[in-house]
Amino acid sequence: AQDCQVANIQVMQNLDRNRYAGTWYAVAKKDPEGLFLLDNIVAELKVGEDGKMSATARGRVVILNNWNMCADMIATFEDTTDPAKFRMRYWGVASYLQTGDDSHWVIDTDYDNYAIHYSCRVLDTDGTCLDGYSFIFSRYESGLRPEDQAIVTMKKREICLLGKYRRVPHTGFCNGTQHSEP
Ligand code: DAO
Repeated sequence: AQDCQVANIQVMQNLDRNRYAGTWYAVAKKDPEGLFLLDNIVAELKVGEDGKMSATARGRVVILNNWNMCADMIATFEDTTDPAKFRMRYWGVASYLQTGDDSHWVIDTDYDNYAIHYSCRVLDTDGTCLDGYSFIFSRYESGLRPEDQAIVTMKKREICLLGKYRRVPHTGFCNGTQHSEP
C-alpha cells in the first residue's frame, strides 16, 4: 500500500461532509512549489442547503517579495464520485492573491479533533506526486492531542510525506480584520 502512487492513496471512507464542516486550524503543512499560505492558517468549511461544500480561509502570506499580510480566500468545492475527493476552486477576496483549481482529498478525520488533507497538483510520469501540498488540521489552535499525533504520523507515512511537514504557528497575526489589506 506504500508504493506512493497517487492513484492508490487511501482516503477517508464515507466522509460525512456535515461533520467535516466547521473551523479547522492548520497545525502542520507540506508546502507546494511556490508556497502561498505561511502560517496562522484557519479554514471555515460550510455545507450549503444544496449540499455543496464551500470554504473561506485566512492565513499570512508574503506578497511582492516582502509584504506581510493576511489573505482572505474563498473556495468552492465540486463533488467527484468519491465522497472524500473534491475539486477545489479558490481565489482571493483581493485580486492580487493567488487563484487556483486543486484537488482536495480528505485522507482521514475523526471530525472532532484532527483532519488530514492532501492535494497533488502535478503527477510524475511514474504515478507518484511531483508537486503537491497537505494540511494537518486541528479543531484546536493549540494543536493535536498525543493520541491524534500517532494516527497522523501513520497517515503521513501512508501518503509518502512523512518528514516533509513544517509546523504552522498561530500567533494571532490574522485575528480580527487588521492586516487584511496591504
Ligand atoms: O499555501 O501554497 C499554498 C497552497 C494552498 C492554496 C489554497 C488556499 C485556499 C483555500 C484553502 C481552503 C481550505 C483547505
